[in-house]
Amino acid sequence: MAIDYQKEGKIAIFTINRPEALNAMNVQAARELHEAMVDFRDDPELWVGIITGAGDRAFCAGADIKDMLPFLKEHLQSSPWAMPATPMRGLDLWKPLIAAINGLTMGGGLEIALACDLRIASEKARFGCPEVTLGLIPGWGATQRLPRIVPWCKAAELLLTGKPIDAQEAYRIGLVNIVVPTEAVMSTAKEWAEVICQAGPLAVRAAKEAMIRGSSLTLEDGLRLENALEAYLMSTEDFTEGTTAFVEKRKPDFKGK
Ligand code: DAK
Repeated sequence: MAIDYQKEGKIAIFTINRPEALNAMNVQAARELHEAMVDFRDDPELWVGIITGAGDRAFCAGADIKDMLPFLKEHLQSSPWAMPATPMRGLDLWKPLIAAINGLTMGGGLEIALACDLRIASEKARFGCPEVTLGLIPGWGATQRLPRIVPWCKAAELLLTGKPIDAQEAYRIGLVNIVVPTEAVMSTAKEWAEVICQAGPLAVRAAKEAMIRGSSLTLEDGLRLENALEAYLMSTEDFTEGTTAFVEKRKPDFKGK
């Protein structure tokens, strides 16, 4: 399997498993990622996802230049949705995703990380958008997400020069949440996932939906969206449980209902 998909309690773990090609995404990997993400989205027992790369060198070196790019050349013009829907493009997913970035993160690999909500990076990680050096632009969202995440001039630097940056620079510009030793990347991602699992899962999903959908709305429409999601949350059992637990001075037992 190009994508190893595991469930550990409430956490889903997706591992891009092509270390011999620095975990470059071929078409098969994209299909398997789609299937695993749909299962994650639809499984009520799963609350948080973590994406990582197999081996100790790379998170993901991007689209497989020998497999995925020829496939796209053949299909993309006639079929803009030739690639299966993923969180990078086409699959709405309000459950939170954490990128456990264990090494090189290039091109489509950076786009996978950008489609996650939180990014935990190894001190050895490097980040780049080398597509222009291949005569391309990114196709899984980096031209759109990167300037929304980091300052415009840094997004332009990455996207126009194709030159990579190291983990400390990625942290400095706000591209990643934290930099840790390589061996601590996965354990840190799991710790953060566990913290999120203590919160009301429907509230976590609503917060993500409000952030993402709100980012392309006017402030007024965004506030309306926020209000609608708040009204929905107040009708849930989780809201009753969270507030009752506070009053009763105990831990809430959220059910996602
Ligand atoms: N594709 C295929 N194989 C790759 C690869 C890739 N992206 N990256 C590395 N590999 C393979 C190498 O070919 C090599 O295989 P063998 O020769 O051993 O068989 C093996 O991984 C080890 O790589 P290197 O020997 O090159 O390792 P180095 O440490 O010397 O160099 C490197 C590491 C990351 C600097 C180098 O491998 C490199 O430059 N890789 C290419 C990185 C890159 O350009 N990535 C961007 C690809 S374009 C779209 C969606 C997405 C995209 C486009 C459209 N739509 C939905 C429309 C995304 C596009 C891209 O990501």
